[in-house]
Amino acid sequence: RAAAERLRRRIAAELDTGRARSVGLTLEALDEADLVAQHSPLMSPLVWDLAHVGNYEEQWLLRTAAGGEALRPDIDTLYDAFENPRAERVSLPLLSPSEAEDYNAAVRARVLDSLDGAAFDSGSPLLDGGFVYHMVIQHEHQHDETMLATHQLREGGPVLAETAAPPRAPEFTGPAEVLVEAGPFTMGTTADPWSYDNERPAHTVDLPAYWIDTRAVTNAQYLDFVADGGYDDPRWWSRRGWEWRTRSGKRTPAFWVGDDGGTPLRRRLGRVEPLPPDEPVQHVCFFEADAYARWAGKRLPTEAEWEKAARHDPATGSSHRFPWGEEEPRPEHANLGQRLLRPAPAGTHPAGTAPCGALQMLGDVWEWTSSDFTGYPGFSAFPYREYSEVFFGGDYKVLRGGSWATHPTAMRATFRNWDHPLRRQIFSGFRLARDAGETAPGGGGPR
Ligand code: AVJ
Ligand code: FE
Repeated sequence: RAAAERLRRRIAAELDTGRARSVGLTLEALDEADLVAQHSPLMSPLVWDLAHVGNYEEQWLLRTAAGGEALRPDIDTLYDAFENPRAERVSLPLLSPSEAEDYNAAVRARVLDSLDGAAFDSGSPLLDGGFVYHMVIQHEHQHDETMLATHQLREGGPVLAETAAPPRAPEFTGPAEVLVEAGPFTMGTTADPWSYDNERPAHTVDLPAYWIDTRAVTNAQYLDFVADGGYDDPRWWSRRGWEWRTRSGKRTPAFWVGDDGGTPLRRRLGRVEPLPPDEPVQHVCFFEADAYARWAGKRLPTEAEWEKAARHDPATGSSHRFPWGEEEPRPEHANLGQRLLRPAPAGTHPAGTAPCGALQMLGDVWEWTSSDFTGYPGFSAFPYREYSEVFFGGDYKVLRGGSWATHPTAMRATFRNWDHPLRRQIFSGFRLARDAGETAPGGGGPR
């Protein structure tokens, strides 16, 4: 009984945190014209995301979990992501910003009322442990990260502020890579009450030994690839990557906007500023990450290699929920939760170091892996096929570890993200790996 009450209070607080974040990115940040505008064909108008999270909450928490009466069944289709491609949402008869605000508040008030009677041990897989509430909380946080990507694509001045002081960047002096010994580890999870279906079930994966980079590839390192003519040399690119490179005409990551007397510049959430050399490179697509890796004589890690490095503890043989153990993420563990509006340099979060010695596996930038998005052995869709299963076998690469924009409540070392290999508007970077058999990296990159 006391545990259920604690869970109810936590759910109410987490729902609140997510909503404050959504409102901060929409109603509090921009005027009506900016909220209803299509800032990029890749993204929804922000006002769509805003009412979509409310409609998702109505469907899952109000109608399904609480068995309450539907509030606005007439708008379900408008806010169904599968019915309406992102580029077309701007021409739908959407709720206005203030209508969306009122609608979301009405749904939320009913959900909070219904929480009082919620049971979390009734034998319903949807309700037990608070699963469906966690799903809805994480859904809103994921859309908030999507809205941050829309903010990044939007033209115009800065409207968002950092709430944490930028961490002091110590000169990175650690070893460039760490060895992960051969052997089995537990991948995925069965017990985590926050996990999505695609993270389940826990299963054993046996890997040969490999090296993984201690840190994500930095802007300075990536600049060397650019300066070395990396974008002009088809040797480094996969067939599809080279096709993308020539068709798109791109020669730098997204949002690099030229230079000022030799100093490279980037545009970040409405500010044009010098590119910080020691921050992880951001806004690269899979094809660029893969080309850089070949140039550097290495490769991207597989998803299993990424997860083993992030959570396998050779001392105990078990897999942790986070690189640092089981404790909920705090600011000193990882750069998560939109406190900074950028990735942090390597070495700024020593408390978050993984057992293998890899730094900052969570937070900063999503890390591209070489793996296609598919279900683990024994996968079963829950509670709906459209969250994960319909994407299995599509043209998607897995990204791991979350970014500065990912809320800690929606992050753990088992969390799986995916996107098309040409996407760069997400907060994506990468780190490299190589087989342990090799003595030193080959390739054309610097030694
Ligand atoms: C897991 C980030 C790929 O944004 O398409 C949001 C999350 N699913 N609403 C997405 C999601 C349904 C999803 N990603
Ligand atoms: Fe959604």
